[in-house]
Amino acid sequence: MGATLFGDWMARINKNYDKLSAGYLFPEIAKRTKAFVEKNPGVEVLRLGIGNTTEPLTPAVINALHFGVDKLADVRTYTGYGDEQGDSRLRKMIVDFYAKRGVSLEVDEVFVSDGAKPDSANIQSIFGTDNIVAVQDPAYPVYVDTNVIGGRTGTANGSTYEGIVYMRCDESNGFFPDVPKQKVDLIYLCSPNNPTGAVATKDQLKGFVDYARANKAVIIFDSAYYSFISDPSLPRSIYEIPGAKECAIEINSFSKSTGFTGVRLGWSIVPKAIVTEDAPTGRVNALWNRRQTTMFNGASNIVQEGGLAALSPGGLIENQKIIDYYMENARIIRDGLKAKGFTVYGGTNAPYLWVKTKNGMSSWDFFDKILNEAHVVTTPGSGFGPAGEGYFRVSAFGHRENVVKAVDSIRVNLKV
Ligand code: PGU
Repeated sequence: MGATLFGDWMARINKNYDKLSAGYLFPEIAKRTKAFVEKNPGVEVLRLGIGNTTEPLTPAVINALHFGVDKLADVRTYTGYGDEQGDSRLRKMIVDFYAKRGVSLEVDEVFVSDGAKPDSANIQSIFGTDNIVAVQDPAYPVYVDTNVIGGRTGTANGSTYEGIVYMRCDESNGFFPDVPKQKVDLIYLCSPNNPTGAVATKDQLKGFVDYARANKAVIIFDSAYYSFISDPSLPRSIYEIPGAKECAIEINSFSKSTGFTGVRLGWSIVPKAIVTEDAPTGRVNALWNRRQTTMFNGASNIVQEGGLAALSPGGLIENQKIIDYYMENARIIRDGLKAKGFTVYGGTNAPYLWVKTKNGMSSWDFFDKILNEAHVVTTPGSGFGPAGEGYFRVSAFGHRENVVKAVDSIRVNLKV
């Protein structure tokens, strides 16, 4: 007699989750920080770990959010479900936003979302499980973890997964990789990069676009930090590279540019021109449309009003002040850490600083050391991949007074 009416059959979990070598990075940091706080009551902990915005939304955005709420109070302006792909006014505004950089897109290539994390996690689901995935190493952990869950890897082997191609980013290549020497199918690139703060040049991106077109590979380009690029020669979108529309999906976010980390809004561009081995033009765009219409019911109508304001000329000017504020934090952190003798990368066109630990200490040991001695939370570099070992990431998102306190505390209290 089996365990159920039908024998021994029972529901089974997705075993790919068992392959994940550890918990998701940021909850793990939060857990260690909580343990420290409990052991050290009264000690002020300064948080420069997770890249979480702290400054209030701008007046233009706040007004628009209020307007969005008020529309719901009146039967003449009330709206329920909207288009899964997003409010057509916002999609058009995103098209215009790209047009200002010389990139021409069609409205139905724009998909408004509730953020870049879900899109960068879900995009893999429209591609076959037999695709070979390449990631920058180190990288935002979502790219690897979701491909593990999606079944595109073998088991964990130390800090890497079988079947993933890790494109090492280190001092020797200026934290941007060469194109893979073998054939890969899905390539995740992030610029400005989380965690290294490196920004790809047009030539560097062109190398990947050429590779992808020659090999019918698809680039998944995460530009969640585009607004921190101040150098006009650096590309803010992969579509500034000729041919990119044939091979690249771009994922973007209002989180860091507008302070919407908690509000939630983003967008993805899935060009119709993308071709893969088995998909003619239009098919990849249609697949993402199918995925979204089936599994997503559109971003909040209130929040999309905020998005419209954020991309308006006035909204962009207001938001630039907040970006400048965080970038001044980055400067303060960089100068402070350099004065303490650290080797520091990033933080000029990106809100993250990528810093070498001292005395060859491991990333997690150094994380504990900074937390215990200076009471500053950072992010251990090894959490982003094997090439991150020996580094730690410092986020420039924070109130100025906390950032200054953190830098002072590292200067005074850290024994290095
Ligand atoms: N893409 C990259 C490269 C990111 O670094 C982050 C946030 C996101 C996407 C998420 O964008 P949303 O639009 O807000 O969904 N990275 C932060 C927060 C950690 C997390 O788990 O998202 C970080 O500290 O790395």
